[in-house]
Amino acid sequence: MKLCRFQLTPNKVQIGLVLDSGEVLNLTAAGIDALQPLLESHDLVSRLDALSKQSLPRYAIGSVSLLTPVERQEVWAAGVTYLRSKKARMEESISSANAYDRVYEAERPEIFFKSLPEKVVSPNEPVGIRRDARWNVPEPELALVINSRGEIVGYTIGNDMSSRDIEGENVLYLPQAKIYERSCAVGPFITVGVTESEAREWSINLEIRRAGEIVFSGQTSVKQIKRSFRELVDFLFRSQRFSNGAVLLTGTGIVPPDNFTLQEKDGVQISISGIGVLSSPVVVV
Ligand code: DO4
Ligand code: MG
Repeated sequence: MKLCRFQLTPNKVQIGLVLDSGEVLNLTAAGIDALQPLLESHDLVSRLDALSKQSLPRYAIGSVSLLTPVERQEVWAAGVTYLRSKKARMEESISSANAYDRVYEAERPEIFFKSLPEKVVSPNEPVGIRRDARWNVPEPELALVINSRGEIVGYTIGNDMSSRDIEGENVLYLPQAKIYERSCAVGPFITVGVTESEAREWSINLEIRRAGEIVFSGQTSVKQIKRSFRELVDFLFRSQRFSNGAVLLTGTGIVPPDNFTLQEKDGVQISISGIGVLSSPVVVV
C-alpha cells in the first residue's frame, strides 16, 4: 500500500492512496487532509484497507502532481552504512579516512541532520549542486518514515545530495557538503505495511542522464545495509523527541566513479523496487 501527497490544482494539497490499478484514490474526500494523523494511527493498514473500499474520487496517477510526503518531519540521515560508502569516503578524505573506517565498525552509527521539512524538494522539482563545489553527486537512499512513537511505519525514497570535494577536504565541513539549498529530495510515495525483512529484499537503482544519454547507472540492494533499521532509529530517538515523527535516510550504496560530477540540467532518477521512482533535474544553487 502506498500513500502520497498530491495536487490537482495549485495551492490545494490532498492525500492519496495509490491503488493497484495505478490510480490515486482521494482520501481527502474522506476527511483526511494530512498524512501525519494516519502515520500515528495504531491500525494504519486496516484503516487504509477500509478506505480503499470506499467510493471516493480517483485519478490516473499521471494526471496529478505528486508532492513530497514530508509534512512536518525533520529529515535526518545515516552515513557509512554500506561498505561501498565507507570505501568512497576513505578514498576522498585523506585526513579523516580513519574516522570513516572506525564509524563503520563502531556501535554508534553516523547520523546527521539533513533537512527541515519545508526545505525538502518534491518529485520532479530540481535538486541543487553548490556553486562553490567541484565534485557533486546524488546519494540514492531508502528512507524510513517514523512516527512520534519511534515506530517505522513506512518507507520512501531520499536523495542525500552531497559535495564530495567539500566533505573530503575536512570532516568538519560535512554540514556544508550536505545541507544547502535543494540538497534533499524525498518521495514520491510512502509504502506502508511492509516489514524490515521484506524491505531488505528491495533493490535501489540510480540513473543519471545528460542531454538524453545515460551517463551513469548503478544498482545496489537494501540488504547490503550493515545495520538494522531498528538500530538506526533507536540511535536517532536516543535523548531526543520527534513530536511530528521523523524521516531517516539510511545511507548510500551507489557511488559514481571518482571522475564523475553532476552538471546543471542533468536528470537524476532513483528507483526502489517496493516504492517507485524519484526523478529530479539538477540546478546550480
Ligand atoms: O560521512 C559522510 C556521509 C556519508 C553518507 O551520507 C552516506 O554514506 O550515505
Ligand atoms: Mg548519504
